[in-house]
Amino acid sequence: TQVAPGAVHIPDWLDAEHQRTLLDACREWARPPAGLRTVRTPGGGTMTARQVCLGWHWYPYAYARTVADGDGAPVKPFPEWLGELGRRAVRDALGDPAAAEYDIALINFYDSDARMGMHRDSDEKSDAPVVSLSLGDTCVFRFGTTETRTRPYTDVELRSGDLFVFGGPSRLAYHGVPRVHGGTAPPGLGLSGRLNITLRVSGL
Ligand code: MD3
Ligand code: FE
Repeated sequence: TQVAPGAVHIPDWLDAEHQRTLLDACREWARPPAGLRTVRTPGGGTMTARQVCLGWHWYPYAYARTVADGDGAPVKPFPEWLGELGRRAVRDALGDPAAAEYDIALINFYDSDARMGMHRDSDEKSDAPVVSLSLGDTCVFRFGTTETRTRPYTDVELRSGDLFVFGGPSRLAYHGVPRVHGGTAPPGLGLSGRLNITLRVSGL
C-alpha cells in the first residue's frame, strides 16, 4: 500500500526462511571488528538504537570508510546479494527496474525501550529510494512531511518481514520510531527486540 507518494509498504515481503537468513547475517555483521556500536550525535546525544554499518560507516552526519569512533577498523563490505535484494525490493514496491547500485546498509538494533526521534535522511548524495526491512518486534513507524518534524503524521505498524520503500517525494520526509512493542516478534525467529535494515545509495 502507498502511504504517501513514493512511500510504499509491503507487509510480509520476507518469508520466515528469508527473515532467518537475514537475521543470521545481521548477527555476524554485529561482531567486531567494526561491529555493533552506540551512535553519539555531535550535539552530545546518544541514540537508543544501536547500529552496524556495511559499505560506508555513518557518522552523524557524513559517511566514511573507517570506524574512527569505535575500533578504527575498516567498515565491513556491502555484499552483492544485499544489493540484489534492494533492487528486487524497489521493483516490487515501485515497479521501476532501473534502480542505482545500493552500497550502504545501516542496521539498527532496538530493544523494547529504544526509539528513534523524527529526522530526515539527507546525508546520501543520491536521490535513489531507501529500502527498509524489519525483523523481530512490531514497531510504530511515524511518517511525516518533508516540511516539518511535527504533525501531520501517518503512523504505520511495521512487523517482522515487512518491506518499506521511500522514493520520490517521500525520500526526504521526516520519520521516526516512537514505540517498539516488546515480545511481539514471531516465536520461531529467536529474536527479542527489533532489527531494521536500510539499504541506500551513497552517491559517493
Ligand atoms: C523515510 N530507521 O535508519 S525505517 C534510519 O526503523 C531510520 O530503524 C528507522 O529512520 C528504523 O534512518 C525507520 C524506515 C525509513 C528508513 C529510511 C527512510 C524511512 C525513511 C529514509 C527516507 C524516508
Ligand atoms: Fe531515517
